[in-house]
Amino acid sequence: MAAAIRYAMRHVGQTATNPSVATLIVRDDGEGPRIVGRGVTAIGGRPHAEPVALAEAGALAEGATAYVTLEPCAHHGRTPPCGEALVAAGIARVVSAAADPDPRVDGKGHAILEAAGLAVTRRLMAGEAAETVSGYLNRHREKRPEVTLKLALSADGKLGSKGRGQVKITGPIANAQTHLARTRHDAILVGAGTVLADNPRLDCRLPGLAGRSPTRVVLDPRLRTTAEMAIVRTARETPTLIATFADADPHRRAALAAAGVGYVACEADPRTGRIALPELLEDLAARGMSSVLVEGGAETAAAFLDENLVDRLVLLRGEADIGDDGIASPIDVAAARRRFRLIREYRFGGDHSFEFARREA
Ligand code: AOF
Ligand code: ZN
Repeated sequence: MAAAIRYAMRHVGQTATNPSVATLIVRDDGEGPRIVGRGVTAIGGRPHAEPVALAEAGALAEGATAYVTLEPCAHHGRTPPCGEALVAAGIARVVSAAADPDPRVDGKGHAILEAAGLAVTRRLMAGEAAETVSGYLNRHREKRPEVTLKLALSADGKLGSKGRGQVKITGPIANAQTHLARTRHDAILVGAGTVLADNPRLDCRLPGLAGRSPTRVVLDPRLRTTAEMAIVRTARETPTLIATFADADPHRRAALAAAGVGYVACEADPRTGRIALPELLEDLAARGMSSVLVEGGAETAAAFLDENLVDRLVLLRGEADIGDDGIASPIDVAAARRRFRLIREYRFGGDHSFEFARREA
């Protein structure tokens, strides 16, 4: 199962509304177990993992054990249910990790297997498997995507400088990590201030990962994004959504729409007058998004932290100071250690990466 979970990691964030699931078909003909078929949910979400693994195993599936990182599906989509495919192939035993909360499955996959006389073992390494489907589970259970906040901090805890425009905070390896992190999410979200100040592309430009960029979402209450911005000019290649109020300037909205930009109608938070983030996240979940990477700036990051909407926090800390004209970060490593649970820590040259998860209530 550990091998299957590592395999499932490969397509996390790349399977549209589907979770990235892996299946390994294992048999033991007396010389120890060997893997005779493997499958991971395809990029885009179909085919599912099981038919791919069964096709590779062929006749060797007869009497074998299937390790699946998520309960096999039970519904007729474009293909027959994976539960039925496992039965038809003569699989003897199915070991699953995470349960599938999709109401079309939710126990029915296991039931198909048991009704056909297969041995079923549930929840093997379920916690580890949940890491690969955490966004998907979050979307089904909380009706909102999992939110990861990523911030690059200088050694003195600044996010950038007020006068000097964009400043380099971390080196090339940490920057490549950011691009890789983007491919693992369904959406990248930034505030309009970041778009106006830096005119970023917010796509994934690592070799081999072109065309795997998530949807870009801009929080833009006053609709300041213009048709000249890079994210608008590339909106036909990489989907772009502007989140703004329903009464935003209709001419500007039409200009952006003509460039291929989508629009999310937002409500105002009655307390602050800002875009109401929980409702925005619900809207993104309804569009099938399971994971959102929030990439700043300071005000956007603070809003997500203040509303306790951050599930995961990634702090990349460089080795140089920015100094007095720096923009203070709403959270530093010490504060993050108190509020979140540190799950991973890396060093890239002089840079540090800290990954935190929400503390369980
Ligand atoms: C599996 N194996 O590899 C995956 C599963 O829209 P569809 O027909 O592709 O179905 C989507 C649902 O399939 C999704 O919500 C989840 O329940 C399941 N995903 N199931 O047996 C897989 N990716
Ligand atoms: Zn399936």
